[in-house]
Amino acid sequence: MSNLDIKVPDIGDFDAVAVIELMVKVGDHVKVDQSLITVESDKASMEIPSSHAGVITQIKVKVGDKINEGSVIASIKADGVESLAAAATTAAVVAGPALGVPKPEAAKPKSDVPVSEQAVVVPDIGDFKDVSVIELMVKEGDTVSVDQSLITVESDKASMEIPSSHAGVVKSLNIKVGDKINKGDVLAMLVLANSSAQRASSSTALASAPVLSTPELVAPLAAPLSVSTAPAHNPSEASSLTQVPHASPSIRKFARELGVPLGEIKGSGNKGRITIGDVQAFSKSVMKGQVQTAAQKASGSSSGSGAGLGLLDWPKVDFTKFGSIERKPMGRIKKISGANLHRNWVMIPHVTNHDDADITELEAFRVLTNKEHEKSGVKVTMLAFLIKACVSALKKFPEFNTSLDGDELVYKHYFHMGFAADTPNGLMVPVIRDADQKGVMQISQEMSDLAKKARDGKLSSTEMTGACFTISSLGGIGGRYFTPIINAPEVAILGVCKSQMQAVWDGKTFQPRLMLPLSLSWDHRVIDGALAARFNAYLAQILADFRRVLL
Ligand code: CAO
Repeated sequence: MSNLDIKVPDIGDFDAVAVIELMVKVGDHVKVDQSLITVESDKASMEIPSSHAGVITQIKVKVGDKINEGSVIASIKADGVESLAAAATTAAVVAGPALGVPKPEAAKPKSDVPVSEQAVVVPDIGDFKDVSVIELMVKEGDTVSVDQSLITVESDKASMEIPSSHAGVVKSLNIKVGDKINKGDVLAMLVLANSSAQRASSSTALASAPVLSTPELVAPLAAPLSVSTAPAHNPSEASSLTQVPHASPSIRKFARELGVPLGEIKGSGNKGRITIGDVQAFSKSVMKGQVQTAAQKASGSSSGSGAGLGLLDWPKVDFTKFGSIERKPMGRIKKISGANLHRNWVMIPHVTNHDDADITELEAFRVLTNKEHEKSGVKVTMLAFLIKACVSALKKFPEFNTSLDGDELVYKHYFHMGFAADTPNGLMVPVIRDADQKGVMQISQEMSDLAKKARDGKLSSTEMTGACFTISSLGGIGGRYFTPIINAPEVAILGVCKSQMQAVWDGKTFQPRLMLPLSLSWDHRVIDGALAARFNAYLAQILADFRRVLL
């Protein structure tokens, strides 16, 4: 009986890999080979098993820690000497696959294959033999770039994505889900794109952009867009490309055994990972008839009243029949925000109220302020006044500063305001924190800094998270009204268009007034129409006479 340290075995040339899950606790009795923790890189996840049997006396890592070969995971009071001998061999076995992204390899083109075609083969994946293909991430006809993940494979202890060695169009996929593959097997044939875009033979795959998206990254990119301009995209494609569920290999296996579709489960673990409890809860609700899987909905096996979407397939058109075309892959931010917008638009029962605010005096005050502060370098914008006005309206109508969480409504006591910013990569929503505690000058300055950061692609995830309410202003561009999509889990969003001079009847005569069009979209599960009309009317009152903010 002795106390031993369990260390991270050889995990290949991968450094500082993150611990994402602790699978045991102090006091647990573990067997040799039982998984202790899960670690994850951007392309692979792996469970690290115990090299000894015994009782855990101390856990030396926590979720979020970065570990390397030799890092101590836990201390264990070992059962006996016999298990140590067995463990010695196990340690060598578990050390197998490198957690780093496998470096893609290209087969030498066969002489009978045209030079413009290229086979992509399974690279060296360590000791892995006969690993199962669990997911195809591309389909025939897709354009893929160098390092883009093509498939996910899985053993009982690790899963990893295999990237493409070349850029091109997938001519054929030579494998299907369920196939067992080994080093050297041909995955796909590509029709090559411009040869200069191909991977330099000496480069490694470690620097490639991650395909897995963490929820923290996804949520803030749920940028609002008007319904009429929402990008048309194939939802199944978007979800397969951007929403590969995070789950450890053993949980994937468990889900497969139960026939539970992992892609339909919302993970409650760290970074949205799917836990064993999530799989069990999902399976329970399906058994009770509370939830239907997509397959059940599609087959119309509904016994409940909720209609599955049952939509027609997305039209597949050969556009070249009608004229010359060019295909360009959608950018990463567009793909992520598109999937979020789609969910929000489908899942939230939106209603949009339109109104006008008389900003004649406010605009005159804004122009005067900017003249007086010309030398300060800060330009006060209408959007900064709108942020202050909306904070006031949120205080008066707290239902607008909530989020739905199951059967509960979460009321927030803070006032973080998101604003949509147009950037070359797509829409981003930076957040002004604690806008209730800041003046219009400070908000203007912060907005200008955040908008610049957004355009330069330098926003941190903290600068894009935690908003209570979002404003989407097209005022600098034009238009009259639009229907912004709510940025979940917020419950309302204000769309603003370009102000215009209009003839407004004052009871005696028509007066020239500067009118600002407002469009408020709100979640009808939380807010009623009368409340929304009051919110808009109050906002218009404040904008007409800003002194009301003080009341
Ligand atoms: N009516 C009339 N003019 C307006 C206006 C309004 N509602 N709002 C702004 N303007 C004017 C400004 O006064 C400014 O004019 P000057 O250059 O003569 O001073 C001009 O339009 C440009 O304003 P701006 O862009 O500098 O400042 P802003 O505060 O209006 O906007 C930001 C900042 C970051 C929101 C903006 O740059 C942006 O990205 N807008 C697009 C957001 C978007 O795409 N929303 C739609 C998302 S879909 O839901």
